[in-house]
Amino acid sequence: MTDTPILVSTAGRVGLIQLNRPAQLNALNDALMEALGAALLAFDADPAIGAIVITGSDKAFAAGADIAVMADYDYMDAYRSDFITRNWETIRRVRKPVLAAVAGFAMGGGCELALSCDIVVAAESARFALPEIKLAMMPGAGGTQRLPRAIGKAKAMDMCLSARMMDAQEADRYGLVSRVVPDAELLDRTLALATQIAGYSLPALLAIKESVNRAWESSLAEGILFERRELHARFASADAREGMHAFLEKRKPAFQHR
Ligand code: CO8
Repeated sequence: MTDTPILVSTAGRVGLIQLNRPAQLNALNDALMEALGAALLAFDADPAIGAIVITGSDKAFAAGADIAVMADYDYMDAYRSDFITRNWETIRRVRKPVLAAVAGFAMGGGCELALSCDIVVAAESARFALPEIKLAMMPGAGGTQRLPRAIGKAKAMDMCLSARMMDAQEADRYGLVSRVVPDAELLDRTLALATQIAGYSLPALLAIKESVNRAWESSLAEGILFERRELHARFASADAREGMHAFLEKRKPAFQHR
């Protein structure tokens, strides 16, 4: 048992959150989810931070919701405590880019946490599964909704109904992850990517993230309209003027994140 369910640090403009229940393979309990949510919101509000990385251990990103906690829940426990919604949805409120650096098991709620991130960098050892069916349970943090949108119905049904694990290469082929890297390079490569992203203009990053997320939740016509309005709003950005003039003047842009 560790006292600190997450470890929080910064590297330049990147906020790093490491899940820290190694003995339970980072099983997600209330203390961890509440600490994770608080850290995410704090980084989101911090003007010195431009991107956030969530990672786990070498063996597990997270092995899912904490089964030891849920095992004796009854319906009223889940309903009254607003289980899942209360503290699992905080990540959706984060406007800055969130990257997952995944090694080892990303199962159940751990897989759903990765699916909630904007970019997933997988180590070769990463294994993804929604194995709740083995417990006579079901995914409850968006897995049945985000997984088919990410990898299509055929693969999602297979994973949800059979509980099979998907390895990093297959996850890469089907769009569950963004990149696959060697295990030894996972954190460095993810931090480098996050640093690159955090160096861009923050308002542009926020607008792009919000616009891409619209693609999941609206018709094409509505999404295109939203994107067009966001594009027009870019012309109110000092950084956009700076970025385009710097290109024309063949120099590096100096973004003010405004
Ligand atoms: N919860 C609690 N403890 C866990 C969990 C978990 N999800 N996963 C692993 N642990 C613990 C084990 O009990 C074990 O503890 P101990 O050392 O005290 O015995 C320790 O972590 C190490 O685990 P293993 O010995 O099992 O390690 P292995 O390398 O042999 O296996 C696996 C690794 C394959 C990841 C295996 O641990 C496993 O299958 N874990 C469970 C995975 C799972 O079923 N996840 C889904 C959980 S349900 C969920 O996430 C969504 C819930 C939404 C429900 C909504 C309801 C309303």
